[in-house]
Amino acid sequence: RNTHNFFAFDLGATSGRSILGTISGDKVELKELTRFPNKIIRIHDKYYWDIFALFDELKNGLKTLSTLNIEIDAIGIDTWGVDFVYLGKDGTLLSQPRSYRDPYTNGVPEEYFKIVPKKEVYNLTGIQIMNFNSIFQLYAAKREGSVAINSANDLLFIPDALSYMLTGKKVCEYTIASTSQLLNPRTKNFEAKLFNAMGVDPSIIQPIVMPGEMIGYVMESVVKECGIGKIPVIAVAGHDTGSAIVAIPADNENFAYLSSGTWSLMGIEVKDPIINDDSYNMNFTNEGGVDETTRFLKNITGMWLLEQCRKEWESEGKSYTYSQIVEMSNSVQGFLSFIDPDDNSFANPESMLKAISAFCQKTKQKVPVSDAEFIRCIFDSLALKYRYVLECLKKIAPFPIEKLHVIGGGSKNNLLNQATANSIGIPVIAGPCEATALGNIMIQARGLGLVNSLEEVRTIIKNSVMPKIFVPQDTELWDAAYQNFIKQLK
Ligand code: LRH
Repeated sequence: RNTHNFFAFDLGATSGRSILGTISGDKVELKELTRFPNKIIRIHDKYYWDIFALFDELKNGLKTLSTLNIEIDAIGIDTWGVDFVYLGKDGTLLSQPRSYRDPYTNGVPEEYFKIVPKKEVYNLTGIQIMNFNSIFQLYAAKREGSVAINSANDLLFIPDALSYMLTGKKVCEYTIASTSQLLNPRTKNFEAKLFNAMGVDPSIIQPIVMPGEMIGYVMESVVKECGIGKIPVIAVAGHDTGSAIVAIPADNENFAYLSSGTWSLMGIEVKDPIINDDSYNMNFTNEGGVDETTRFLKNITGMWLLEQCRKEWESEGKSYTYSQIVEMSNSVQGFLSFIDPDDNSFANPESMLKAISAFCQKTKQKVPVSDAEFIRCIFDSLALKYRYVLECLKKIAPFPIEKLHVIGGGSKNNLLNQATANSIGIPVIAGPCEATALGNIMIQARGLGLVNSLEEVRTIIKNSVMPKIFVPQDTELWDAAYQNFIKQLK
């Protein structure tokens, strides 16, 4: 059989989708089966994801698949990073997973560093210090006296938890585990010391499996309920960014990437982790990738800023489409005010519009008035922050960076793509927008031995997608704006 079908379940922090991927010869094609929102739920000032509802969406996707009468070879699940669930001795979930946006980790890294110094944590893990990393969530839960953590027999990261609900098999997939800041990227093993320091037994973690390894088969009850076959579930890059980077249509290695969604993840692909004083001072991360690669990158707050504004506008009865947003941004003057997208005040504010206004006021800049001005301020600031991070990357990259591949949902934003090219002064290659699902599917195929290397994967991707190229324009104008922008960075 020259045609193979795969089912990808891809969960981002604001939406999820189930996708059918078909590989025929040297091409891959996608068909979206279902799409649904993913929401953070606030209860008593704690913030949760609803993993039961997400599992139901997984089953909905499989039920939709079954109506097509297409036989699939495998299933793969990827999600956002760092979050997890606890299981009791009896294998049941002890609580809904906390969301990384929960402020319970505020100030927790500083407390943890009193036990293991910050630099040692970074040297052991190579992971960008961020409040919400699993290590600090675990410590926060301990400090809260959480009954769930104290009764936990196992801990499963979100993609592993969903695979477990589907198959009954517990694993710890390597790429998602690398986001925890508990794993050593050199040994590719967990650092017991980092668990013990906070009184958490390292045995709550499952044995590590690598992307492409088989987890198990869909359980009989799901087979019956969804009307599907007994399909194997394969560990893909469980971390969405890990799957996305696999699907970059690159023709050589001299590129940087920007995986653009709720977050903007900007970095390079390297063989060995880069952990040194520069990477520590610039707070760059080394996440585990497929085929022994490392994603050396930085988390930048991305479309979260816009998504949160949109939510507020919607509650006022104004729902703008994406193309309206781009049009609005174009309709007003640029460079009026800049924000640092990564300022703490934007992490999870009650009102994003108020948080942006407060930032501009505090920094004595013009406060945006119209909705269009807010949008323009966000896009200008993102494009300029990309330049700032790219300049850091250029200092460290072991090769020249000749272009920026923008992938993910944000790559559909032509206005931001052009602004980014203008800001960074090198071409932007935009697409594919469904990079994560494509990567997820290609890793399943790799796991089944249908494709043999990352290079071969990328050749198939290149044969299947039509990226758009954006050449830098107005670079002098953007150079001047950059000088004003960097004044807003702390
Ligand atoms: C993007 C992402 C990112 C993580 C964040 C929590 O979806 O996986 O790589 O840092 O979510």
